[in-house]
Amino acid sequence: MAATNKIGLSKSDYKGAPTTLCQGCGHNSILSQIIAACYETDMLPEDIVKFSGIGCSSKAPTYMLDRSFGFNGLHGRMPALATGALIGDPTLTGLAMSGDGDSISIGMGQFKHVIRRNVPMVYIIANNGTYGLTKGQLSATSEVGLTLKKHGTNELEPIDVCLEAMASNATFVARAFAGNPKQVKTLIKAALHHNGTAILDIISPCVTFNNADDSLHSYAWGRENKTPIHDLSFIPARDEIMIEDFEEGTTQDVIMHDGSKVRLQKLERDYDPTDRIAAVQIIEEARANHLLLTGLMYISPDRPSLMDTLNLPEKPINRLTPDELRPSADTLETINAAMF
Ligand SMILES: Cc1ncc(C[n+]2csc(CCOP(=O)(O)OP(=O)(O)O)c2C)c(N)n1
Ligand code: SF4
Repeated sequence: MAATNKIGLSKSDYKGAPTTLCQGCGHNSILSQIIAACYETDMLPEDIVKFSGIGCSSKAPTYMLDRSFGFNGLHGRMPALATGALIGDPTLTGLAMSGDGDSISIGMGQFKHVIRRNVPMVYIIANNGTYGLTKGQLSATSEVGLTLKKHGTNELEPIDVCLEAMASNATFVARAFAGNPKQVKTLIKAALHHNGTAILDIISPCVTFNNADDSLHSYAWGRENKTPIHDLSFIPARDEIMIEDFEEGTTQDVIMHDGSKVRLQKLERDYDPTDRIAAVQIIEEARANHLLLTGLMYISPDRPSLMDTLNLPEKPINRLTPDELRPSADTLETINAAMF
């Protein structure tokens, strides 16, 4: 019999249609880790809603979580769609996967505003520095000097996903490399439990159009240069008692909204991800020196999310009946009277 998680589901209950992405595409590894993270944290698939835009990365909803609803927005417009859907039913967990083209090129405005609003959702940018789906053009995250066969050489400065997220006042900013599945999975678990927009910039090589060894989005470069800033583990609130403590003095716990913990075991550098200035500094340092620093760059677990500030009714709006939605004659009169 297949193994099951605490809610009695097997891993296959979290899968989607077989992938049609190229063999070896980084997006496939991210998908496997999303499936594993949802399975291991006992999420009910029906409680998750999937979002994406347009691109190879944005095909993700098809290849995972068959039992969850999913939406593909217009290219770059996924955040607005997600904001509306989650306001309609805030009991759902939003899980978005997009690309650097979808979010950082055409969708930059939407990317920044969803962060500013702190819409509670996991927002993965599968960052390959190219437009894979349309056959290998340069994107807004391509590095200066990158030469792609079909497009030529990039002369423009790239946009840094994490820096843009910080500038928009993000409450959760992390970077990972698709070739490091354990770290990707742990960050996704933590992001699923964050009450706000959790930005995960995951370097995800496009093996077909941007995988030359010297490309800053290739497997070779990622393997060679990835530098974790800490070792991460995620402890769901109910599991705490079962987890053994790390050696004292070498760890920092960040308590999430629901009581879960992200435990950070310090490596060489002493880094506090709740320090905003330190986060901007470390991301800028990585950008300037072409370092692939990975880990949880910044977290602010207590800032209210959009849903905390909207004064929404207890019953999700999408389940209100016409009678519940229609204001009474008295209420309408009071509203009208207040306007004149
Ligand atoms: C309005 C609009 N402009 C352009 C396109 C063409 N288009 C489709 S996907 C894409 C880029 C996707 O790149 P990215 O988000 O990085 O995803 P990847 O395929 O690399 O995973 C573009 C330009 C489109 N579908 N709609
Ligand atoms: S073209 Fe690139 S991004 Fe698209 S599926 Fe193939 S490897 Fe992945």
